[in-house]
Amino acid sequence: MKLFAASLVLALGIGAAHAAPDAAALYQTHCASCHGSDRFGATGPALLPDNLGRLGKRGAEAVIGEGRAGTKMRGFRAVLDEQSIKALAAYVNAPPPTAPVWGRAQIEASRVLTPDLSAAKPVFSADPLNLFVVVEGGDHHVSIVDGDSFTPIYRFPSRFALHGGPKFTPDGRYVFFSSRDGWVTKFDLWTLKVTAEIRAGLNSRNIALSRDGRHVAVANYLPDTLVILSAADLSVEKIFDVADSNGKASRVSAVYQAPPRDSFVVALKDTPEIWEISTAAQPDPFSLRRIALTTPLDDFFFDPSYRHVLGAHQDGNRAIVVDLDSGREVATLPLAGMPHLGSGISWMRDGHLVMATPHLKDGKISVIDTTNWKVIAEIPTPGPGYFLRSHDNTPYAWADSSLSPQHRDEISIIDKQSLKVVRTLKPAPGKMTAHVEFDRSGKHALVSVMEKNGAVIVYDAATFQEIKRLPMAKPIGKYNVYNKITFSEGTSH
Ligand code: DHE
Repeated sequence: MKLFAASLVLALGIGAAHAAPDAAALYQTHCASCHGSDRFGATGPALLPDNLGRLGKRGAEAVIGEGRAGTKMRGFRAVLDEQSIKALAAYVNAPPPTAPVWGRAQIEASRVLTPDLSAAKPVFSADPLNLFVVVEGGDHHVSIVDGDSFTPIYRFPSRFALHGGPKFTPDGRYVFFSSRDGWVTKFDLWTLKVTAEIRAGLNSRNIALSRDGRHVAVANYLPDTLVILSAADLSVEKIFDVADSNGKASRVSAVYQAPPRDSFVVALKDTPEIWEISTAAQPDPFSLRRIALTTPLDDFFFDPSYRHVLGAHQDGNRAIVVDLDSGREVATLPLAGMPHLGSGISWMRDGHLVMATPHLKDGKISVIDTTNWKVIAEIPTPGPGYFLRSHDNTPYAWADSSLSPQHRDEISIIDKQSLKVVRTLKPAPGKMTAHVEFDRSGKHALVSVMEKNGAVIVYDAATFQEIKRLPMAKPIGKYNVYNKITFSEGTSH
């Protein structure tokens, strides 16, 4: 009898040893308590294809097997065999059975308030306007650093995977962070406490703060919404279901504030429109103006007057200039190499206002004359990079080549008048180095060694000598309060 059963198993190719793992059951047993039974995230991040896009199946297998250092994610190799790990990685990379819903009710239910109004002044002696806020992606923390002594004064755990520049209230007291998982966190830089949090989306791109500091706009990929929150307590003020005039839904690539226009400017990913949303209290708060384009634009640079917006064409080879007053496209520029216009900066040269942008695919910085929208120079760098930074008080702009496998550790320092690279730094040979931020005076430049055992390195911005090295866990970006609230010309806004 035993022999018969065994041959039947062999004949049918079935049996306990060969049964495909039940990924849904494995998920509920091992993952749901941290990532939510619906995979929308809980104490751990959401496990949905849109959120995991950068990790992919292979990356997910590695994280499930080995865990993620510096986070609560432990490895499961001791309890799950290879097949189960693969099945789980495929499961979390596949769309969930029912489309995720994240509307007003879900957003409001996620809000946590912990206000602390006790402090009439900062609880530390450092200059509150010369603080640096450092986002450490390695173990999902934020450090607050004194910008005069370059000493960390506080460190706290953040939401998983903060991304993009934090946004500051005009007085510099509060800072708002956004995470790729849609969480918005309000932090009080005087009391050094989180005062409110809300999950405004399941997969968010970035946030913007209105000119008066009263409203926070959140750009979402999932769902297709733009959410406006009250900056006071992060309560929901308005939700735009984002769609073109014919009702076709679109993801939101990014939202920016345009202070002189008292508006939010919104880039739509899937439809050829820019939205401008009024943040003026009168006559009609949050009124929407649609600007029709010939193509969707991704990444934006604004000229200092905020009249013109330069947007990257999705083909990665062009940029289009839109006059926000007339609502018309007024120029097209050849900008091959996937310009990263969100990192663009501007300065005066020979009496002309120029802007410059790095590229995500080509090793060069393109310099554009904004008076006639012509590319006037392409400064070669060792490789493609993400960021470009300067300051009103320095003659130099600093660019990384962090997307080049061979030159990811190099920083090019460019003279803003001659448009020549005057120095190349290699702060930590072999390690990805990117993102520069100046202190309030422009006399020091802080550079990130963006690795797990990384560092923020303080340089003398005139002599390029290293002054101090602060060990940090993958410091992604760092932001100086004064430069941010004054919209310093060398920083992205
Ligand atoms: Fe970013 C800003 C989009 C990948 C680090 N990034 C931004 C902004 C956008 C954007 C729209 C502006 C937000 C703001 O400040 O309001 N980033 C994108 C992408 O589309 C891209 C290429 C792919 C993606 O996965 O989204 C991308 N970005 C990255 C990274 O891989 C980086 C290097 C590390 C990370 O995410 O962990 C990264 N992005 C940053 C940083 C800023 C940023 C540090 C803020 C720059 C600043 O100084 O203001």
